[in-house]
Amino acid sequence: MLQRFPRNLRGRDFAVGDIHGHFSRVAVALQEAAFDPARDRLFSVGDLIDRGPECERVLEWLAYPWFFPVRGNHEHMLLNAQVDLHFSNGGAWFYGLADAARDNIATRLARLPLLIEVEVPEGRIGIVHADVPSADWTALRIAVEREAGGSEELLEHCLWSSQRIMSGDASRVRGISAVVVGHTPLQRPAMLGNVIHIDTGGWLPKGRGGYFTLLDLHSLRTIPALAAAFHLPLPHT
Ligand SMILES: [Mn+2]
Repeated sequence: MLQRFPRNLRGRDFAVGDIHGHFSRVAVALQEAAFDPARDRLFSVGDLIDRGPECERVLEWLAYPWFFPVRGNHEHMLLNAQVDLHFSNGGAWFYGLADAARDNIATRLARLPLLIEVEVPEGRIGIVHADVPSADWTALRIAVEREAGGSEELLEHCLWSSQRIMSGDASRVRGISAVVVGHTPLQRPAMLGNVIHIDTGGWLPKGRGGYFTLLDLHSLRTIPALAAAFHLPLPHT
């Protein structure tokens, strides 16, 4: 349920927002960042599948040794057999596949952690799909580990909540340098407290203004760049 990564001493670390079956577009964004698969790592906030045209490529991407996603609410609907909900949220492609193909995908998705922690030069960055349900990352990690995934309420918040961004909650999450989330599409990336929202709707239909943002986890700079780069708030603020 928690996957930890040591520092990448050879290259860069990026995070990307919800992909939703648009792996080709992510590949273009990586090219523009001169991503080096031999040295760099790409973390993802999950929601790899549904809505887009390339959902079946999820297995190809999960086999890349440099690609590390957490579980999103879309992977969760699939794994939890929430068939009606999943079907009406872009999951129809999955139920048209042969049994063996469905089994392969479910088996692989079941291995995705709920939380990722990455060591970076400035500290440690947490990754979760939608939101952090507590003011303390350590408390979340302990709850998730103790309850083998946490309570339904906890999962629901981690995977579905837009509470923090919708209410403009800029309080800091203790016990972690920064937290990266997706799930709620924004016109540009935003940082509230030490929580960075990076889903800029790269998966949206063309003409809707979406694009993929890559967040460099070492510098907190984004590609494409923002007018003002993100800085971590001081620990006591
Ligand atoms: Mn989502």
